[in-house]
Amino acid sequence: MGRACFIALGANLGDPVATVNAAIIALRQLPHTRFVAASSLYRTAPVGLKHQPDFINAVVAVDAVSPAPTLLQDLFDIEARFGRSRGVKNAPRTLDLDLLLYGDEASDDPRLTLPHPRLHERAFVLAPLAEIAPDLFIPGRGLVRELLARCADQQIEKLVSQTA
Ligand code: PH2
Ligand code: MG
Ligand code: MG
Repeated sequence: MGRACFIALGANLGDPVATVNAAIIALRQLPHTRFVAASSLYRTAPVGLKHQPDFINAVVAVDAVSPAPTLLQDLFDIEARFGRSRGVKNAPRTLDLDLLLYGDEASDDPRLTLPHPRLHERAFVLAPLAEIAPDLFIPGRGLVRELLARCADQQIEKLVSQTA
């Protein structure tokens, strides 16, 4: 058994539904991990920079044996395969993969902060996470479903039967 890891997917350029579905398939094939679950896809209003297209978001759970930095590099490699270029923070992107949690590990390394520093205030992460792990406790923050209840003002819409 490895660490219970959660990965957030986000896309808002090109065909984001197709991209997120293809990325879920890529995550099923991650080395040194066992795929556990994928959430539905959600259409979400952009948080941060407002004047950009809506996002498609989802969350995937895996059990990982690889160390966190290795897993992170594997995620960057998948982003690159999907044409991601890194530029302006929060700008539109073909694919963003964020490591939300790596077991119960805590880290304040700026290259990989764990748990993800903004996950507890973002409905576009918490809604798909609550779908696959409602009783998950985010260290220092609280229960996923209680955190989600506090984000009721954020616009998200679950897409029906478009998951991989
Ligand atoms: N990602 C961001 C910034 N804002 N908004 C939504 N709705 N979904 C995202 O994935 C997202 C965002 C930075 O990674
Ligand atoms: Mg992100
Ligand atoms: Mg990212």
